[in-house]
Amino acid sequence: MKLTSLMAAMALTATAMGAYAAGEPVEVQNAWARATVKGQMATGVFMNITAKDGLKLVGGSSPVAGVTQVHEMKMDAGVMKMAEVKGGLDLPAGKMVELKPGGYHVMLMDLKQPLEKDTTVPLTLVFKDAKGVESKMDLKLPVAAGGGMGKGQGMGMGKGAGMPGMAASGAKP
Ligand SMILES: [Cu+2]
Repeated sequence: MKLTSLMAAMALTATAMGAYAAGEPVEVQNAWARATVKGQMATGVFMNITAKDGLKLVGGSSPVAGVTQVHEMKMDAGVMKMAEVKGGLDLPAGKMVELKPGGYHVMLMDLKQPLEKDTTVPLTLVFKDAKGVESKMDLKLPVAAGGGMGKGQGMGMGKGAGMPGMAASGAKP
């Protein structure tokens, strides 16, 4: 499948750059951003994060987005909703946390341009440790289609579990 080869390419790139060498406080794997169509104002970024000593993912920034937030999706009275994770997303020491469609994700909002498949976008993640000290990590995310917008949603997600920000542009009752 397309995404797999993309991730493999990403892993190779990461290795080549030495960005996530052992000893880094945070390890990021399989990071990708979902491609957008013209006029779409928001999209999700997904990855697996493992923090060596326990951190919180409190936010981020990207030159392609006006606003970057850490989001969570959950069922609320039978409706999938998402909201900013208040106080940051817990990354327990040594435990991999999955950011995936239908769950936690980094939301790029107020997009300044469409994210085209097979390009990359820069993203800086911001972490906070137990003492409140911030650290940052720069990533280059491959952009992948990762399922259709406003229908199927792919990626093994439950039905209706799309990104509401996207559904808003073409949703039908
Ligand atoms: Cu979101």
